[in-house]
Amino acid sequence: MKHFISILMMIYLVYSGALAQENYIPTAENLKNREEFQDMKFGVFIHWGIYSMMADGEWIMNNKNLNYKEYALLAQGFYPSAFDAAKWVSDVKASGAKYICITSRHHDGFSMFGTKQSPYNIVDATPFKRDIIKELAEECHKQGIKLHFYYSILDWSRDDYFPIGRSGRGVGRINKGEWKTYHNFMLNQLTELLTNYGEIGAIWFDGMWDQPEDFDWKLREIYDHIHSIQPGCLIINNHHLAPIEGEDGQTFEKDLPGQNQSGYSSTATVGKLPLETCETMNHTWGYSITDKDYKSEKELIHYLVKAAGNNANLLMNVGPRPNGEFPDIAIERYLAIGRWLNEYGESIYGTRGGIIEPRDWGVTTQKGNKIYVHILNLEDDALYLPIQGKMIASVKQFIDGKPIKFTTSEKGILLNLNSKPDAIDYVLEIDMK
Ligand code: H79
Repeated sequence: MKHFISILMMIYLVYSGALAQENYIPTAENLKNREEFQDMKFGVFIHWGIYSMMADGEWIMNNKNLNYKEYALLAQGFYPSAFDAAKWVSDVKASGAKYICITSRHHDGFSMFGTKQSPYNIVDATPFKRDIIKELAEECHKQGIKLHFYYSILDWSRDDYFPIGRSGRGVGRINKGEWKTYHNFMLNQLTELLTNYGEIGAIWFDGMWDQPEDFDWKLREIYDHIHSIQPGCLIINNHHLAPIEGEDGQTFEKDLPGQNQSGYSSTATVGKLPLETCETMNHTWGYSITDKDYKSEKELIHYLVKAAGNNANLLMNVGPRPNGEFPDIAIERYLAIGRWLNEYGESIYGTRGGIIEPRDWGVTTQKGNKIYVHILNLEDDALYLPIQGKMIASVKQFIDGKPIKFTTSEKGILLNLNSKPDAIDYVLEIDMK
């Protein structure tokens, strides 16, 4: 009998262990952070590394098949003399963004923070010797901006990144069967990132598409490790898939949730976690000396508004120059978004996607009993909305409170706008009863 009970106990333990492995239960703090993350609506993505010196994007090592040992020598010339964390953070604040996500280590494998796990980092391998992540973290905490860390799960510089993935095949790595050391290296770096820089809003993984779908990254171990250090830290993984157990948010690369214009999001089913969409201002993430094709102020504001209407945040990228400055055009664009948010922020921050699904003419956002109608493209002076008239207390122009006349029909209301809207975003506020 005793024997039987201990077998039952064993079965129970194995089973409950398996369950614990499957069901991630976020802490109350984590759930609160998810809400706050959604309220922020707008963040700045920063792609910066030793690749910035070659001024041709962050994939140059792969694209030009640069030998990994030769590439590493670049670090000896990295001296971003104009780097000023306070200036970065104040520019970010002026843009209206509430958080920064910065590349702590991109696919090239170079750590932009002072790590003890490898000498291949900004403190030990460059004449600059400064931990820019530390300086940035201190400024973010001082100026009230949340900090997220981009972290590449693939590595073009380590031999123990094994098996060799789909990218970085021509850089000369030896790729030996030592996944465990690479896995431990990542865990130890994540410990550093989560203990040396104060509260971290999110770890943002990238690069999982490098291995076949059935490859075991031991993600859950990585995720549990992060949550054991900072349970409130959100885990977001740009794997272009539906959310995986243990994650706290879902990001879409160069697409609004549910769209697949970039070609990366075909497998990215929209899940129930907080949503984010990341996009470039020009065409490249890391600094490019030739790519000056920046999206206009209007396009950027439209993208932000559409993200909000799709219940998602926008993470808008900048690739700082090798000297550490944001390109002038990027600053101009951020300031333009900031000016717009100064006036219209109430219809964006703290909202969720509105009750009316995104349409060709625009989107809706919602907060409490208010619906904000964002008219972005309308070739008409009237707009029909499928909201029952009897639920509506008033409709007015957001900017000056001027009432908007409407007629009600059985299923909705017809707004009389008087003239065709021509603002970048013509915002109406509907107060519900
Ligand atoms: O950090 C930025 C990019 O460097 C990174 N994500 C953003 C945020 C990124 N890297 N690659 N991609 C985005 C696109 C992925 C392209 C792929 Fe492929 C197509 C991966 C698999 C198929 C290229 C072609 C690499 C392997 C085959």
